[in-house]
Amino acid sequence: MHKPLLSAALAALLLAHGAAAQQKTTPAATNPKTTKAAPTTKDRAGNPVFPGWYADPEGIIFGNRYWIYPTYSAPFDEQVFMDAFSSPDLVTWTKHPRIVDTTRIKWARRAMWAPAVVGKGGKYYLFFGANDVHEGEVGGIGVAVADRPEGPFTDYLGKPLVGQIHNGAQPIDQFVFRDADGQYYLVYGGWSHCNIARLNDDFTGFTPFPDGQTFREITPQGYVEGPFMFIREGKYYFMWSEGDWGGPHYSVAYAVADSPLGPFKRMGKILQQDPKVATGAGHHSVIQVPGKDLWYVVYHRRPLGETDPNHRVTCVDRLYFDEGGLIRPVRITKEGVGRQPLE
Ligand code: FUB
Repeated sequence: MHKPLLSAALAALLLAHGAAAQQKTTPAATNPKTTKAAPTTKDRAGNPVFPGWYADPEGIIFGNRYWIYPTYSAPFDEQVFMDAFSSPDLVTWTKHPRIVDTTRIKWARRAMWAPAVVGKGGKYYLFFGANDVHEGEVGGIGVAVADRPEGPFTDYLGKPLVGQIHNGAQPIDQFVFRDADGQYYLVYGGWSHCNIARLNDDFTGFTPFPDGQTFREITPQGYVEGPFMFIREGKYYFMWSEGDWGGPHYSVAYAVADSPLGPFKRMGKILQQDPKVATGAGHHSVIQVPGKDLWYVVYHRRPLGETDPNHRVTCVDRLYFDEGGLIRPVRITKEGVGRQPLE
């Protein structure tokens, strides 16, 4: 009497087994170059947006995909490569492993940090810090180039682009800012100093400012590292991280100016820990959905109760402005952002 029920259950079991077996052998699952996220029907990304210890994330849009380029967060001697992640909708992420590593950048030995990626003239340029350089050492900010956003990136210059210490700024934590007139600037610096420099057309060096200076210091009050810049409604928003990156108080503040060169006046803190969610929220970037006043902050934070400085995970939350153009404090969340496909 129970036979039909039993055979239905058996059939369902076999089907499920078949589906699982098929999933295990899909090309995406076996291709070491691309690890596709499992198909999902979830509505929100959840934070972190992908597993693993990743910090200093740069979020950017190329074509109809969101990209995140983070630092692989580990002891400096193990930071010898970078992974990237892409998504069509901010919810489902695909990992692109080892887009660059120290075997392809001969002068870089360790501490590959804080990628900043620019698409220009059909090429993709990845600016990175390497070697945690101090006075007299080899290292600093380098450039790698690729034909595709997922690499492979190879050394562009064969040496650092910025290998010296100018105005007291450690050559790390670079961001490449494209002004409305098409001029690209390198904004960078650790050790509580921030410089801006005009990149030349092919990113092989710099064009000095009219006064002959190449590296101009624009350090605002409270600045420590991790600069980021964008334009909204004709205003230049300059953001940075402050506090100790290994501690709970690491956070992000910002300033507004009429020019990328400042003067920058600190407006206040907009991203920081929330005792109910996570600590050490900082070193961020900002994504605007093209043609919309829709903004996201991409940042790292440390799980509650965690004290290992390197346990940093990459998260995305919404960034809002008030009517006067001031940035509202970010609410960091566990559920993350909703689906936002690109057209
Ligand atoms: O990830 C390495 C370093 O930690 C970055 O360069 C700093 O900005 C801090 O986030």
